Amino acid sequence: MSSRMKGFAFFLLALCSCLSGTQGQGDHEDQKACCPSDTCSLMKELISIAEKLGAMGEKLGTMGDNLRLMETRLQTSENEVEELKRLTGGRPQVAFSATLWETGDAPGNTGPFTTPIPLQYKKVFSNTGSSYNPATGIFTATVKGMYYFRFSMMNNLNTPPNSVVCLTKNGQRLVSVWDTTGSDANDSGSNAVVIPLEVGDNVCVELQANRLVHDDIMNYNTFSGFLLFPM
Ligand SMILES: [Ca+2]
Repeated sequence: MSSRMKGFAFFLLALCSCLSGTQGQGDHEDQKACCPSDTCSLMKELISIAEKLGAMGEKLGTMGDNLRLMETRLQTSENEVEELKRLTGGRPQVAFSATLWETGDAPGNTGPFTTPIPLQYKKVFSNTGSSYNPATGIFTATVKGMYYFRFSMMNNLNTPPNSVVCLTKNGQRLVSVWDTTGSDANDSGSNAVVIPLEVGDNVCVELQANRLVHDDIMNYNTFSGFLLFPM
């Protein structure tokens, strides 16, 4: 309760006890008709109201402090958003590039497997926007827009070559690299697409069933992509 409220309450309390003290001392009938106990009840009610007003004042003070704190935090957030807009020109940024061979891996083949599997390009060169997941090999769009994707493949070193990889969108094959015949080895190939994606669409490069690819420290098998523009 504020000091002003406390003073007011004290005044009312003093008045109340003064009135109580004079009860029954007057000789005049009109003074007996005046009911000091009613006045005292009124005073007590006023004291109660004053106390409640004081408590409300304190709550308002606390709310004001919280509001100023929120204003400060909002201002900080707005400054950060403005800084991000300045850095990106207001455009979302999505770009990644990764390769199959991870530092420390033994050089060699990936595959064969009995079913098609997404190739996990574990060594990440860049992943702005974190839309590419190196643990699964899957890119998941967080921005609706037009995208460019490219992948490269190197076949198994031992003949005959036995490699088929496909870039897929939501499980549908779009483009492929194929090398399964002949006595040559060490062949490489690549393919690319420009495709629209909705938020949640996924893109990966699948090693087809019973096929294999080779990689080592030279990083022949890569998967890269970026957002051309939002839509
Ligand atoms: Ca070949």
